[in-house]
Amino acid sequence: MKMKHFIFLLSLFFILITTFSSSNSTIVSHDERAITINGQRRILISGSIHYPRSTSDMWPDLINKAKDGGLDAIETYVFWNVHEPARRQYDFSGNLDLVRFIKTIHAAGLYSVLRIGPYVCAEWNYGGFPVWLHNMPNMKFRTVNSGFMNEMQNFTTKIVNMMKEENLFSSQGGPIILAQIENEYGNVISSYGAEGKAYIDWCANMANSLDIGVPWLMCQQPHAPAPMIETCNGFYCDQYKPSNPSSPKMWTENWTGWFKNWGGKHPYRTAEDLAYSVARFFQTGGTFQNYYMYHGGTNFGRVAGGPYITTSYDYHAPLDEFGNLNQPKWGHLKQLHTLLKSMEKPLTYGNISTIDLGNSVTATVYATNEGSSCFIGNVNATADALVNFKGKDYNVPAWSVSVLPDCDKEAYNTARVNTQTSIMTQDSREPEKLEWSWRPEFERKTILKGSGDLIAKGLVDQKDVTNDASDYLWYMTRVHLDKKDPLWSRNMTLRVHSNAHVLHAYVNGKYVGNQIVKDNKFDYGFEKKVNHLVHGTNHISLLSVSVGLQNYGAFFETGPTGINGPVKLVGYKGDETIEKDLSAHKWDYKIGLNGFNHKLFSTKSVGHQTHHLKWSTEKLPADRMLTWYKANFKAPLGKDPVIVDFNGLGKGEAWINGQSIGRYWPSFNSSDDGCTEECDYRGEYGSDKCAFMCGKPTQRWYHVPRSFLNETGHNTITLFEEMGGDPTMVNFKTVVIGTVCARAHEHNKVELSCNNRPISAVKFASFGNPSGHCGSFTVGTCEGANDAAKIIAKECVGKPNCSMNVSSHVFGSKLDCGDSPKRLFVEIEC
Ligand SMILES: *[C@@H]1O[C@H](CO)[C@@H](O)[C@H](O)[C@H]1NC(C)=O
Ligand SMILES: *[C@@H]1O[C@H](CO)[C@@H](O)[C@H](O)[C@H]1NC(C)=O
Ligand SMILES: *[C@@H]1O[C@H](CO)[C@@H](O)[C@H](O)[C@H]1NC(C)=O
Ligand SMILES: *[C@@H]1O[C@H](CO)[C@@H](O)[C@H](O)[C@H]1NC(C)=O
Ligand SMILES: *[C@@H]1O[C@H](CO)[C@@H](O)[C@H](O)[C@H]1NC(C)=O
Ligand SMILES: *[C@@H]1O[C@H](CO)[C@@H](O)[C@H](O)[C@H]1NC(C)=O
Ligand SMILES: *[C@@H]1O[C@H](CO)[C@@H](O)[C@H](O)[C@H]1NC(C)=O
Ligand SMILES: *[C@@H]1O[C@H](CO)[C@@H](O)[C@H](O)[C@H]1NC(C)=O
Ligand SMILES: *[C@@H]1O[C@H](CO)[C@@H](O)[C@H](O)[C@H]1NC(C)=O
Ligand SMILES: CC(=O)N[C@H]1CO[C@H](CO)[C@@H](O)[C@@H]1O
Repeated sequence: MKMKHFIFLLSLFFILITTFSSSNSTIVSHDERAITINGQRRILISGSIHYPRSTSDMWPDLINKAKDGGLDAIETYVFWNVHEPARRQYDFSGNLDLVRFIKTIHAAGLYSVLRIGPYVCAEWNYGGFPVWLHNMPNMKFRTVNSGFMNEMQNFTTKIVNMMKEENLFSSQGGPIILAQIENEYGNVISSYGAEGKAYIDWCANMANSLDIGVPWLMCQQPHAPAPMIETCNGFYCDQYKPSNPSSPKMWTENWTGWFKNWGGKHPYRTAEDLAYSVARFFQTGGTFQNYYMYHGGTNFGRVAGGPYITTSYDYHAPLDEFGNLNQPKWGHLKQLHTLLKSMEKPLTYGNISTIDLGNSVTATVYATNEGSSCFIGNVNATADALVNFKGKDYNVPAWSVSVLPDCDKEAYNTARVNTQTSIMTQDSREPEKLEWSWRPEFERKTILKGSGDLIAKGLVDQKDVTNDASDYLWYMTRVHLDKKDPLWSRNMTLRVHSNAHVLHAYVNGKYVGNQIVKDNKFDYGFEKKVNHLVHGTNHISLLSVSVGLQNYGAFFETGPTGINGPVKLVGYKGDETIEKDLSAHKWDYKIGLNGFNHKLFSTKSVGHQTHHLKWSTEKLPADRMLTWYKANFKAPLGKDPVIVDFNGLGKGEAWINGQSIGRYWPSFNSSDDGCTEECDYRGEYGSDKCAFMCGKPTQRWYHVPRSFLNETGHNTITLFEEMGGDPTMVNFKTVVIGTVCARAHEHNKVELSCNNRPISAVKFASFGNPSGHCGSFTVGTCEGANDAAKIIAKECVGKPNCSMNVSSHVFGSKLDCGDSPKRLFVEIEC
């Protein structure tokens, strides 16, 4: 070797050494058992927190609570349409500051999983795709299409480069251990034929070429092209087996609850069943799992997808919409995480053997030379089991898993919850009386007679013309009826065939009626009588309202939006009808709202007259459609989360100091049936199981993040009321823990906490065999000798939290409970 070459190689070597040693590079890889970090197999527990669904002020607290709950990693999607609202114009400010979010995760000492997508589904508007992308020529999403592939690559590359510049991949010393390209494409690939396979191969190559130094995932993608790792999504993934034998068993979406639709009920997944699904997954060889969602949060602005996803995206996740611990879910899972982590070595390196104990009960042993860990799982949904395992008896309730970290003592059972239940309530302060002013959205004469932003022959698709800049699009046309028209001798109706989520119809400035999509029927016919047509020119004005664009399904981007027609005047006489089709007429289109264009919600417009229409404080109307309202208010004191009660309002959008808190629709009640009085955690969960709040508003309360408020000065709320409602009942509240209940078996510890407020009273306490539900506990047939309520009151009242051992030693032993295990039930007031 020549000296020159040697020196060159030597210096190259030094450059490499210095680049790798200057940062704390972490090597992430995988084998058939687990993700490995610096060569060690790991048990990794991750949770989804979507950064735009909270505020940057909330992030540190959410992430710390996730860490405290036993998580190793925070997972998020990246939301293309909010980052690139117009082509090559980017927004990474405020709660879209992805780099800051990842750095906050890093600062907390957690890993992060970056699911770039950029298709994300996620009940997010249009699945995260920008609508301008759809409106590019010859565009087809998620298949072999050069326009689409260019844009997808451009955005993905941009995100990857942003992460690299900040050294955020773990190969660079950052927290990102895994990334994802595409999303659940396996569910739809067959609809795309051969091009589907070519497209997913292209995705894999493209991702791979970005050279991020950590593995890429593809979820719900059997036979994912190497080196992509395929993973499972679902309510349960214990039965899942990767099709590639060298892939570990990974679960990227464990649905902790479910989302809500307008008109839907309140979904609820029990802590017992969620813990069961997790324990089963690890019992059956899983090593990585992610909660979808760990914190669901709020769909601020117009980011909700759907159609028809609500503003709250609480998801019944372990952290509630506002960031409070959702107890007992959070605490029950925390205990499980702690145990699983303590079993990391056997779970990832041990030899696995399973023993069938009959009647759907199996034990699994993870054996290493240093020690073993075991699970006993009872998959039977109805029968509790008493089994003998390694010479000892174990009681394993139906649909539960017992965890035996040393294969001897049961340290945890998914169905035995020892964590407190917290029932959230609202502060009881007298609400502030708000002084409202109002103004109409338009002067009837102007808007309803044409004069739009564009004119076209025929009906257009809503998203094609609005680029989704607004929920609202006016369709306006004229029809001339002379005296001889045969319609005059008939009963006349206006008939509109539509895909508008909400349709409002006006004829000659007069409201004819509306139609709201119900029960997911997004393609419908509207027909209403019109008896005020005139000889000469008549004005037909239709307002189409979208409520979140579709986010899921093969070719979902092509789904029709708005009024697709035909639009007809129909005349009836006996059995005979005649129709006048207006669909091919010249139509005027007006995009969006006047008030929006004049930024009526902006703080700058407060107190100023921004338009020839004035704000008025007189004759405050109720039930007036298309009306703007505003009022000043004081921020509720303290640090507790703030909500606003929209009882009395119809439907619309709300802003606090110029920032949108999302769409509201408290007048939309869920149906009366299909709710459960109480929820049996046993048996397979589905999104309809255990629904609550039947016949009540789907969403009455809306989150107002603290960072939107001025603590000292005045604040302004602005409403755009579309359907008509009464704002006088609107009021602000804070969310606090009201009641806490706890149930604990003997030999456990009971911990009670009112967060930061003092425990004020013990409402119920019994040690023995009490029964019932939180709020209606009853004493059983046997009872400890000591007065449990008195003991707990002495220990707890006046303090924000307390803990006690549940034992006969504390609560007295004069018991006659036979063989049944003794339990303590407590209810306290905060
Ligand atoms: C590497 O890690 C050590 C200890 O964890 C820390 O003190 C040091 O600042 C890190 N260096 C870099 C470049 O991040
Ligand atoms: C994205 O496309 C623009 C041109 O529209 C180009 O300037 C830019 O370099 C591209 N970005 C990447 C990361 O490819
Ligand atoms: C569950 O247990 C019951 C009662 O022992 C039994 O009849 C049933 O077959 C079991 N089901 C399963 C799936 O094992
Ligand atoms: C695990 O299995 C291997 C191969 O069968 C065996 O050599 C080893 O002794 C086993 N280890 C334990 C702890 O059972
Ligand atoms: C119009 O409708 C009314 C009832 O709604 C009916 O009595 C009348 O006969 C109808 N007229 C024609 C011309 O069909
Ligand atoms: C919706 O539910 C609320 C509360 O239960 C009730 O007061 C209201 O009348 C219901 N509205 C409709 C339209 O049924
Ligand atoms: C809050 O209101 C006070 C009093 O009106 C004002 O001085 C202050 O600038 C406001 N703060 C913010 C963050 O807007
Ligand atoms: C319990 O309350 C004390 C103050 O009395 C506080 O210092 C501590 O952090 C609280 N513990 C928990 C777990 O909330
Ligand atoms: C609870 O039990 C543990 C261990 O059994 C013991 O160390 C602790 O002191 C007990 N605490 C109280 C308050 O009695
Ligand atoms: C494609 C799809 O539906 N993905 C979803 C998996 O389930 C949760 C349901 O809440 C979605 O948000 C995911 O994006």
